[in-house]
Amino acid sequence: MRVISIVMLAAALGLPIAASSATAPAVHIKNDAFEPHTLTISAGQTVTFTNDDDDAHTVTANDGSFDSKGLDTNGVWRHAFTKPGTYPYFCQLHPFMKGTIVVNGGGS
Ligand SMILES: [Cu+2]
Repeated sequence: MRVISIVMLAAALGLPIAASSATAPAVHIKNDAFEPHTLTISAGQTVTFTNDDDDAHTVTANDGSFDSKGLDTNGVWRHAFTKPGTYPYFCQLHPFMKGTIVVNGGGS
């Protein structure tokens, strides 16, 4: 609820929202799977995770470096990946659900 309120407030104030950009990286959670399974982004980008399922899910780093906590249906969670690397994650409620964010270094 709090996340949604902040987004609505930002929209009301005319602030830019990453999700409104066509190129904003996004992962959807559907049918107990992360879609796409592997998402490649550039360092500094923010990924928007959206739960399209009827079940609650989490986006939890294998190493614990990030954790969405429970996302209800239509729940949205965003995380900025600032350091290049490979970040495997899973759903704490359904440990068979796995995904990976690959963060490339920015620029040359
Ligand atoms: Cu789950």
